[in-house]
Amino acid sequence: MGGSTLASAPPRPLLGADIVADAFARHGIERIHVFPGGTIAPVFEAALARGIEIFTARHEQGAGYAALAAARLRGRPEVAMATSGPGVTNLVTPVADAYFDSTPLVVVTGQVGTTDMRGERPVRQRGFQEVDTTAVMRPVTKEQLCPRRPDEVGAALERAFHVSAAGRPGPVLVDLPMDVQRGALDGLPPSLAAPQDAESALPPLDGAQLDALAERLQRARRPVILAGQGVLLARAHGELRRLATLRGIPVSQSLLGLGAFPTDHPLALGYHGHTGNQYAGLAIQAADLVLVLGSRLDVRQTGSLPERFAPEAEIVRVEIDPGELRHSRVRSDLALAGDVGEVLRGLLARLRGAPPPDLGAWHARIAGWRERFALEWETDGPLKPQPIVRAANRLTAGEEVVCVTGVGSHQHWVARHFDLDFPRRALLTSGGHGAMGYDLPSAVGAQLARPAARVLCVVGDGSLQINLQELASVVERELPVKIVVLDNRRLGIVSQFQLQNWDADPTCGRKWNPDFAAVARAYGIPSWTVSRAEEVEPALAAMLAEPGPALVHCLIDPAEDVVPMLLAGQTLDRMWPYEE
Ligand SMILES: Cc1ncc(C[n+]2csc(CCOP(=O)(O)OP(=O)(O)O)c2C)c(N)n1
Ligand SMILES: [Mg+2]
Repeated sequence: MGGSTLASAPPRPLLGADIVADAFARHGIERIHVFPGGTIAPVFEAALARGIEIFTARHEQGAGYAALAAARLRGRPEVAMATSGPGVTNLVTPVADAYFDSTPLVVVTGQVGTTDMRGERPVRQRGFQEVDTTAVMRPVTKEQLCPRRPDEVGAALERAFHVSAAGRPGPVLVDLPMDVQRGALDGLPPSLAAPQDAESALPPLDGAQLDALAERLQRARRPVILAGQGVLLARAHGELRRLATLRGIPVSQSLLGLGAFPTDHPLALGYHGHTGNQYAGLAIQAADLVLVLGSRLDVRQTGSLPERFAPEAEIVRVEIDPGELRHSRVRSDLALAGDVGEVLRGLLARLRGAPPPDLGAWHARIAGWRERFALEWETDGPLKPQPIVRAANRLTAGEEVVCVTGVGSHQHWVARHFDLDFPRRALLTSGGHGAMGYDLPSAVGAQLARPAARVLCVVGDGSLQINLQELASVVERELPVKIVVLDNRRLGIVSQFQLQNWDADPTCGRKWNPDFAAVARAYGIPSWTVSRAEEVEPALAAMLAEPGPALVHCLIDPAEDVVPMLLAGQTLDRMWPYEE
């Protein structure tokens, strides 16, 4: 009897939540990254019914960072979801990270029912756990959508997926009132048409500009390519490698661009700027042509004196975001608005058959700087962080690696000492927003997205504690994330800044920390503690040999600073503590 009743039961009407889940499926979303709550629950139900997996973090930041790590690795939008009110406010930080670092993300939040929304009324709240989500998210998302009827949901989702990936990628918000999720479409068509986004329609590349660029490259005797994350977003690392190696052009990279060019290549200058390499800075300041590919040239890259950046060079910009060109801090002599990959392909075609000029003298000068300003650290005394990063690098050589960091000195030790080569060895780090706590949840998202990759989370004691709760996600999902804690009992890079300016580091120096190895054990994660140089490699090797997650707690020298460093008022060729 039951069977026949079921067979004759009228089909459940299509609800707003079904339209959301259908959009996920249509856009190839295999997994959504969430922290739950009542006002977003209807979508979970609909997603599960369509075979979409749900990753449930332990904090909205955990969900947001996991989604953005997956999006950065896969180069397409992923989904992060949270409930209304506190869920939304907790999610703001990773959304801001995605906005500033150009990560495509569709952010879906629950909202109180439309009749409970405050709207323009002069009251603080009308519903429970109500916050004006579109207003909160406005400065950190490309667009904010709030469909008011179930039949508007389809178009909102289509637009969100389109806009988040178009042009310069970034997050788009879709705020879903409860009644919109639960309401039936009542036979109305789900209106999927998404209006085109103006930003995605870049003007076609200007052939004359490409000719001019080819001609300048042909003329240059001291060229440097400055590769930003735009190269990675455009997946143009292949074209960059061809251009640099065909023409013998040295390549410096921004922090977020690291890996666009293999950092151990003889033409690689590592990275430039605030905590970059002195020899990269010397090359940029002496160059006669600086070709900037997909990078906004912010203060961390140029220092506080943008008018003295690359003073001898013609500066050529290739940039997909016209706003960055219009409001650049740095002059440019030629600016191409467009996709880095397209520009490089056009340029390579124009250079075909043009014999590269002899850059021998330029290479020799750079080799001299490279030798004189090689990165150094003391080999005796307390344990130093640099050899730990180098050992991790050595022990993972040849593997497919995603290296994730927090924010602080350790982030810069990784950027300087860990070899990157996208996509086989990728770096995930928080650039523009510079958000501590990016580390562990991004490692979780990276491992979920790339189950076969070696995911290495190199993290400071301060950063790790911001989202430490995600250790539970690591264990629950049996993710083989390997965690290296560089514990200096110090909020290192800010302490260094305080000591340099005020001779004291209140709030940042001499921190009490838990025994991180014991914390790991409490989660059932194997762990080791090291405090001497000779213990490092065996502990890292044991960690890497673990089939599941593992952690090495490194008690490093609290006095170790980030050296050299580009301080306010300095130019890239004279980073502290440069001596003539
Ligand atoms: C969420 C957040 N709060 C505050 C800061 C300011 N800040 C930048 S680095 C840093 C210290 C980081 O400490 P740790 O993770 O131990 O790294 P270390 O510099 O010691 O290697 C602080 C407080 C930040 N970047 N992000
Ligand atoms: Mg620290």
